[in-house]
Amino acid sequence: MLPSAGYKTYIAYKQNVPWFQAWQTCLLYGGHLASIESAAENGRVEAAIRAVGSLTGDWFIGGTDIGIEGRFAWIGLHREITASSYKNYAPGEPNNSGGAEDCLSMGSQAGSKWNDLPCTTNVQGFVCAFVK
Ligand SMILES: [Ca+2]
Ligand SMILES: [Ca+2]
Repeated sequence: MLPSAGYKTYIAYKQNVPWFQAWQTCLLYGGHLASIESAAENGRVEAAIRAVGSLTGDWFIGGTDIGIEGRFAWIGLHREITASSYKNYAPGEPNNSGGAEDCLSMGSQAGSKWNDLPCTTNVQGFVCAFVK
């Protein structure tokens, strides 16, 4: 069953792992690599990160365009991020810098905004969502 509805509790894990390892780790924990579908959820993800670390680093969330360049989806929801979806990209992002950025993160110099990064970037950690 897809975690398509319900209240999401977010937990950040301070582990420097590649994006797909983060994705699978969240599955093993019974959740999904964080999807963010509203400003309220974005705020809760930010709070989860601040509980264990700092937004001055990058934290993987569950958006990717690794399948089709430029078409991001929340992998844990099997749902595309469309024109009408909630989005919180940093200015100029996602930019697919170097032609090699397919995985979304929160943090770095952009506060709680999102950026696409290489899926193997060194990160501070990642955030899982657990749907009740
Ligand atoms: Ca990309
Ligand atoms: Ca980028």
